[in-house]
Amino acid sequence: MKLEGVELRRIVMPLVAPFRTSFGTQTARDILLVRVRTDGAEGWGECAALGNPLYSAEYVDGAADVLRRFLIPAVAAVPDLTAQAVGRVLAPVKGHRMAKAALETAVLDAELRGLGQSFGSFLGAVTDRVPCGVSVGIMDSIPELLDTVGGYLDAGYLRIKLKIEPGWDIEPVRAVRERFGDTALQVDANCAYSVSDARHLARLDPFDLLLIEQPLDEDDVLGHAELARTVRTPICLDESITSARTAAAAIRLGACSVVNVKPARVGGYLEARRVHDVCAANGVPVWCGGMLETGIGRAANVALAALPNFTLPGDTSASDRYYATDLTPPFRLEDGHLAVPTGPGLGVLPDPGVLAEVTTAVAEAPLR
Ligand code: OSB
Ligand code: MG
Repeated sequence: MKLEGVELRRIVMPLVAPFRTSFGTQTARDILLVRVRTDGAEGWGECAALGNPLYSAEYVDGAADVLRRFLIPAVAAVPDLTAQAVGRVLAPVKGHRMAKAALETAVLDAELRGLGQSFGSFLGAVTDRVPCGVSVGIMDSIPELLDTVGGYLDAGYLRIKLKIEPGWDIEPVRAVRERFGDTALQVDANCAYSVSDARHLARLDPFDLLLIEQPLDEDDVLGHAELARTVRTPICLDESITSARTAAAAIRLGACSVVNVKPARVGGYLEARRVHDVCAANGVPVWCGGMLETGIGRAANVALAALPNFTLPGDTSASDRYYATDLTPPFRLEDGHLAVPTGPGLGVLPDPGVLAEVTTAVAEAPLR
């Protein structure tokens, strides 16, 4: 393929309810969409970076800047462009994995649309639907939490993830466990604890959680290994896993026994598949994380979640858990599952009317 144009578009998507985590509250997603035009098909990618650098170092204005100044010109200079080549030409640029992932995804979408092949088929999906969990934010009160969790269980979600932080951990977990019996339950701390909290976190052990996700700082891999020797609950890493190499190292060090695979966090779907493969080779189960994506990002995540070592339900929730109106035809929960799209590429496109309504800025990026 030859890259003929790249459109950078900003959209604002209000969330159906505020989503509170230990790193702040999201009430809307300010999202960067990348649309590539090639001499064949066009392709779409959604950048997962949030509005501020509080989940990871990336943020949406920074992603737009690095794409425009460095990533897009580098990719546009490749004569026989393939998605495979994107990672190679972008490797000299340090970090900025979410920005890289958005561009690589758009190129891969264009390539696969041209070939008539779906993301799922290309990545190696082994099922046509994936089991879904839901990530539940920090609430003002336990009754409010129980109402919210009850609603999600009524909708059919197969696993509940509670966001925790110091002061909102043992009691909410106890309340959900007592009210909802043997529901599959896990927690996510987004780095809110330190290794000196090990004995406190061990108080979660009696609740039979599937895992505790990223309790410590993203660069505290050894701390996670130490924690894993103190608590019985399996440790899962999110923020710390930035590549297949860091996944292999974390596993070798005993820092985690489960991995949250977020394609954006590791630089795209090709690296995400390598993370999956490294974990599979080490007997470490994975699940697909999320970044409150629209249907564009969700389509690719659901395809990835259909790979064989994704043995735990993901944060791949239905469109209506996030948005009153999604950018694409809505992903609907059926029997606790989402269907893997089967059409060429992502298998979905933004609805032009919705897209126009939510767009706040759109510009063609210079190719050189
Ligand atoms: O840590 O998994 C996380 C959302 C935004 C940023 C980080 C995280 C999350 C979630 C929700 O937990 C995932 C989703 O439902 O998309
Ligand atoms: Mg997480």
